[in-house]
Formats: sequence, C-alpha cells, structure tokens
Amino acid sequence: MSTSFKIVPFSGLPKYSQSEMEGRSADFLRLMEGRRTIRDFSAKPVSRDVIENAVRAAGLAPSGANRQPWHFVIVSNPELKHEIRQAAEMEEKEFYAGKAGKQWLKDLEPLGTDPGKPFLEIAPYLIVIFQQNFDVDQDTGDKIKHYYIQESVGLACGFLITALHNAGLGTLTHTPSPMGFLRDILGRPKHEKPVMIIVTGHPAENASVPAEALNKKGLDVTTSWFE
Ligand code: IYR
Repeated sequence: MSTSFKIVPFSGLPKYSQSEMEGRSADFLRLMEGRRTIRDFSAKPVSRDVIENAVRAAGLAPSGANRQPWHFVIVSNPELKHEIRQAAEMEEKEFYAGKAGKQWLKDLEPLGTDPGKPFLEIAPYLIVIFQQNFDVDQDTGDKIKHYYIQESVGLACGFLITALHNAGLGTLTHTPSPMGFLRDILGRPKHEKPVMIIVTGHPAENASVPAEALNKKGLDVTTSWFE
C-alpha cells in the first residue's frame, strides 16, 4: 500500500523497571487524588508561561485523524471577563429559577452552586474551549472534515485540567447553560461551538469544597475484569 505519509521510527518510551513503573503510577494517582473542583479563586496572578504550557499539553491529546478539532480562547482581560460573567449570570439565573428542572436542581444541592459566578472575574484566567465542527482551508476556502469531535475535545480538556493541576493550579469546569454567548463575545466563527470554560488560578485562602467530592466510586463499581 502506498502512502503519502512520511513514516518515522518511534523513538520509544522510557524503559522503567517494574518497581519504577509501580512507583510512578502510585505517585500519579496520589497527584490526581489531590484534584478538586475549586469555586473560590484568589486574584493572585499566574505566569502566562504556565498557562501556555498547559494549553500546549492539551493540544497533544489524541484526536480523530489528528484533526485537532479544538480552539482555546484564553481570557485574562478584565473587561472581557466582566462581560462573560454578566452574560453567564444572566443565563444561570434562569437555569436556577427553574429551567433546569426540579431533579437537576436537587442533584446540584450538595455542590452549593447558585447563579452568582464571581470567579469568572476573580480568577486570573478563563480558558474557553471550542469544538470545531469542521475547519476551513485558509487558501481554498474548502471545508476540512473533523472526526470524533466530542471525544477529541473531551480528551483535550482532560489533558488541560491535569496539566493545570500538575502545575499547582486550581480549576473549575464551568458550563453556563446555554453558552452560545461565548461565541459572540469572543468573536469565534459559526462552525465552532463552545464546550466549556476552564476557570483557573490559585484557590482563595478560605476556599472550601464539598466533602461529597471525596466520594469517588471504587474499582469494584467502576471496573469489570476478565483475567
Ligand atoms: N451550569 C450551572 C449548573 C451546574 C451543572 C452541573 I451538571 C454541575 O456539575 C455544576 C453546575 C453552574 O455552573 O452553576
């Protein structure tokens, strides 16, 4: 079979001993056990390099046909953050006033969330992730097809949260509902759809988290093994 791709040898993964591997997997598990969704942020500045590296790491996620169907809008501009907060709170007021439905609102009670979203202005960075339903060739204007868009973007968001957490930053996955306003405020094209805002920064000194957040399902529930 002929291919137009240039194939290069895989440079390989580091070779760890069994015990190094077990140690590294346990260390990583411990790191991830410390991740919490933070809702109270400090205004303490964060280095742009840290954000840039985290977004680069997110862009290394696997994607359908390597199309990388994502766009990250990184907002630290105070006026824009204010505008996003105003628009998000307007949507959230309706959501919490009943649009969400009784069951959903009941399920959210343990989180203690409400329509107020001050973190959208306080946190130093908002990273708004857009999924690109297709791309447009800059030269020809032709449509470029994208594949497994939601899966790919979900993976990139996971990488992003992990990278930010690894750097010692708090994150909040915020999904104002609906969130079409983000496309308008941030001037993104029609073929892009906002997926979520990852709010990031240092947690506030008095930040608290619901104890329930520690209740993670065990492997007995989340896994089945055939050995
Ligand atoms: N978008 C709302 C509601 C919300 C929904 C879910 I599902 C959450 O896990 C948390 C919040 C808000 O951000 O308040």
